[in-house]
Amino acid sequence: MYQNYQIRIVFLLAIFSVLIISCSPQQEETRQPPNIIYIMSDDHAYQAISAYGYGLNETPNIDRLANEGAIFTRACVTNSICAPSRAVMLTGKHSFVNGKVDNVQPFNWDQPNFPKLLQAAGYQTAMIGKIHLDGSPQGFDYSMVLRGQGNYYNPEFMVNGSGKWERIEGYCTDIITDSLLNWLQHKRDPNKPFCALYHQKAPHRNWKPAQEYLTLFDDKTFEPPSNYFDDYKNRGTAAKEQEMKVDGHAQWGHDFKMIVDPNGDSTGFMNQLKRFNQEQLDDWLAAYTPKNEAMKAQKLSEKEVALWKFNRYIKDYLRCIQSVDDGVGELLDYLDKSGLAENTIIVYTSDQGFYLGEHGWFDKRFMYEESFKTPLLVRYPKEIKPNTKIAKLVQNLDFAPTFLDYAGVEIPEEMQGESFRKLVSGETDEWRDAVYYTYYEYPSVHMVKRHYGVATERYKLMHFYYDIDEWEMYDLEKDPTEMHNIYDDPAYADVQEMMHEKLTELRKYYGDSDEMDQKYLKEYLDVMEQRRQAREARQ
Ligand code: SGN
Ligand code: CA
Repeated sequence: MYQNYQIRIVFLLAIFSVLIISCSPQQEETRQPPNIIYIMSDDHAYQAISAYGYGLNETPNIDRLANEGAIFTRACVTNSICAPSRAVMLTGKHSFVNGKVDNVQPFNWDQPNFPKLLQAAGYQTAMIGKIHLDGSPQGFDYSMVLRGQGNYYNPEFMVNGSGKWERIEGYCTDIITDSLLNWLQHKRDPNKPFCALYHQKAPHRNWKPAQEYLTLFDDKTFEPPSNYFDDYKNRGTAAKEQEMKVDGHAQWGHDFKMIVDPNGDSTGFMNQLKRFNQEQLDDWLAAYTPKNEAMKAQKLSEKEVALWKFNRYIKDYLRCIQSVDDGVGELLDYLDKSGLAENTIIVYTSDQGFYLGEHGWFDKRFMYEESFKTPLLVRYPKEIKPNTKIAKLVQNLDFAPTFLDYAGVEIPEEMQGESFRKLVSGETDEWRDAVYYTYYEYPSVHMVKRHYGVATERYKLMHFYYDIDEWEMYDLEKDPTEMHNIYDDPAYADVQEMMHEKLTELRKYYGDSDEMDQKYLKEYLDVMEQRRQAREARQ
């Protein structure tokens, strides 16, 4: 009897201690899956984040992510254009596998994507801001998305696929931030882990700054990059034949905000100002009219005009980023105050890089470094040491597997990216040595020719096809601004062979081929032809 009693006490004590251990705060923490906030801005060049060290602007809040976490110096995309990049991020599959190869083809939402998988694992998911994928979004408990490209001022949003577009008064970047904070504070279930996609429209063309930043940088003159006056010698046809020159293709009204251009012609920009309310319009005109009139009064030389255009472009672009950085600051403050910071992974990235005057350009699309690379900063205090720097070739293909890995969710076989969780925590430095790239949207706006290629840490090999058949190769160590095509240079014969082998290997590994290129080319040309016929029928 007595012995029985003793056994019972020991047994109860054991149960009790198991309960205590499993409920201790530390255990609670480790069992709780991390929250994820995935910040993406549209067309945000890494050159315009001060943590990258280009000295153009100050982004103290985005920089906090680098100081308190990791900065990736050679993160890159698989296809440097908006909707395809978003499709790659969601699905973890290359464009030619997920089917969204350009901004034109439809996106198939029925395939697995990381928000759907997180949702199935008990996460609450939200998508707020620019999505730029047609069809009804799948995988989100809450969505509030911009209409197409969206407007900077008083934009329209659709909530939870309601079918109704609702205009919200205010500045787009601020509205998206407020909506995210509102969802975090009031709309989500606090008992569940969450994953929020916080996707800004800014700083997408045509770079309309917020009222408070309309005169920021007015007293400053920016020097353009060393190759702003690029003559495109020593390279192939593609670089010459693009249509994305700041001084050449950007427009007086749409891009440089002139209502009447220096030749006295009306630009149509006034139509864009019709969206503004009176107060916004007054602020806008008060800021731009004197600057525009001063420029016209100066009678500048051709070269001076090119430099003026660069300055107008870069200032408006950076002004838009200031609001993005403010939003990140508000978010970080909220996470600190609410105690969420410790168990929340924050990723800051863009859908690709952007030219800030390099080669004379704006826009993206090319596999040349400035648009091939994309900013990437990640903070997760539990696993990532402050001031971590990663130079490995991480791609946007890797986001989906990485998020699933952090959440403890199995990564589907069909996803082609790799989780960079162990790389960024310092647990391993083993990583791929080459990445594969494709670009399809041609002929189209900006006229960047179809191409695909392979990049290693030092070299890059590209093939431009369809209406040309040209190869380009660059030695990034000797020629970081990619001004000298070394394809067929006998001094690089071995490198060329090695790069061709890598390209063949990667095309096979990911499932790409000439036949695939031709299939997507045909589909694109068919859509273009249908659109042409529709236009003709309307006339
Ligand atoms: C718009 C822009 C282009 C830009 C494409 C694609 N023109 O057409 O400059 O390249 O979008 O951008 S504008 O009229 O909006 O200024 S993407 O981000 O959607 O890929
Ligand atoms: Ca974009």
